[in-house]
Amino acid sequence: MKREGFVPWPADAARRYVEADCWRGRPLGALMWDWADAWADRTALVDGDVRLGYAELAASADALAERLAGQGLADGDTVLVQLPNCWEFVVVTLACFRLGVAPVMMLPPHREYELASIGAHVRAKALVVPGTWRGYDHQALAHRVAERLPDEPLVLVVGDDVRPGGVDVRALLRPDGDTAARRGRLDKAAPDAMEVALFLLSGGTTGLPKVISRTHNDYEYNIRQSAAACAVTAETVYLTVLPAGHNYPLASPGILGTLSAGGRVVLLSSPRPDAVFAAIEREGVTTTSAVPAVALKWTEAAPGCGRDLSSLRHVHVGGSVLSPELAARIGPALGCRVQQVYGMAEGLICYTAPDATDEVAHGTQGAPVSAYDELLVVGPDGRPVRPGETGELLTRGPYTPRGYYGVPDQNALSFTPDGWYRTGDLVRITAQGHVVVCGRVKDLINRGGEKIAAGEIETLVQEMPEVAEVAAVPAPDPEVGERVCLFVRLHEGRALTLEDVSAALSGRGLAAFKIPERLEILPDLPHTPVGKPDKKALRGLLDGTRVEVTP
Ligand code: AMP
Ligand code: DBH
Repeated sequence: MKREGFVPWPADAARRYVEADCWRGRPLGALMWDWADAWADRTALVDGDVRLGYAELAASADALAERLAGQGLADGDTVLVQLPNCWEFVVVTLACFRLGVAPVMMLPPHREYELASIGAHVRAKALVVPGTWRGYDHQALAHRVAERLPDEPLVLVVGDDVRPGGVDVRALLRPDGDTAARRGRLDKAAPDAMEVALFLLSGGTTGLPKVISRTHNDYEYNIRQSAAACAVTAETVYLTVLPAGHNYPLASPGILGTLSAGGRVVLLSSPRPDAVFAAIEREGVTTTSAVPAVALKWTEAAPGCGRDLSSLRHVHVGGSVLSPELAARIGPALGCRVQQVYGMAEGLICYTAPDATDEVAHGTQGAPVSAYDELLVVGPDGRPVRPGETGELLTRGPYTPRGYYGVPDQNALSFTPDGWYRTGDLVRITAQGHVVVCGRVKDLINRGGEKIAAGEIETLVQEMPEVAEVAAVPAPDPEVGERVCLFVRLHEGRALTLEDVSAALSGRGLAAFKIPERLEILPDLPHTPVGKPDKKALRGLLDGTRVEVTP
């Protein structure tokens, strides 16, 4: 294995997955050319006025790959990719696959805090950023972060105004020269499919976001099974509105699932209803994916929107809890079927079938995509519960890695000695084998599908001089599901406002979506018998089930 922090599957499991034809031993960059050979002139990507055919996409990715190699990037290296939903995101990702350089899928709202700490953890050799995005200067951010990182990473910029010291990605990806010869050279140097293809981020539960390594083999299987479960074909026109670096729009089945079937991917950087409905009408979109908060906005805005949405067949909804009531309203409002998705960057993905009954599509989160997915529901004692009862879901399988990247101590908590991933989700499994998510035991806040580790926020807030003790808990919210609420006990004679907290965390370079949106000062926090803040009691204060805290 090329990367030290990567936790491979045990040899016997790996053998089983190869024998079962889950792992086919072909790197994702080679698949890109399979797609290009099969669908050369068909449109692969649409981004505003830019339309890229399959052959052009592959040739561009190869051109970029070879020129990145010329800049010193090589098989086994890692780069941070922070791009909005744009066609260049796909070219950069495929170029990385081609070389064996693993992109870490950062999100556009990430700032110094996330980029610097994750960049250091993975020893990033380059940062790929937009020039400016939504009025923010990412190029300057990347240079600031690069200076703090040990390996003097390159700053690669997708934009019109690349400043000295940065590398112009658009210039590097021009598909000029001898495409066939270049393809041959890159084929010869192709990475091993057992190696890491990309890194995804997880909200995790403690400290910094966890970095999840996904191999070529396992991610290809993830894509193949997801595309099959959602009946993706060459006629699929998939609209990407969630941030493309998330596992969900990237590969569940999303962008890569659509490309693997010869369909067309339409990229849009905002889930705003007017922009989405216009794109559906213009491109004849058949499929898109949303988190419940976004699906709610679409459902409310669709009637009378004045757009022709009749091409739409399926909307995938997942990432956080979807109520059966909302699930039942989405289809009629948008004129399509709902497919629920319960997935995780750590692996396991479940879908309701495209033609599921309303009962299943509205009331469950679907079934796993692989016959080799293992699901175990356990009680607080760690023992399996009886069939149909609720407990924590543990999972193992051919696309669920056996550990996070480079954090053995965390892995001892998040994985059992037998390699089961503890999802932290409370589920029950119906007699038909559908998963129903009932809650969670992990300590995070799910804000419209973006996971925020309570511990990450608490660590930073605890460093403020006013703060004696802090707990971050989810405050229920009708719009985004949950928002970050801080409970704080102050040092004697000190005062603190939400604005103070916000300024301090922004000053540390924390992504804006993680900044607390509510602050409750208490004379003392309730505690559990072992002396930790009692979050159950604190949540009770917020949802009204308990009104008083006795310290
Ligand atoms: P992550 O580990 O950051 O990729 O986030 C995955 C987590 O998102 C899951 O473990 C669940 O907690 C949550 N999640 C994803 N899909 C759903 C869903 N359909 N319903 C409820 N929670 C979900
Ligand atoms: O929330 C998620 O992380 C998620 C949701 C749906 C996911 O990773 C996925 C599908 O693959």
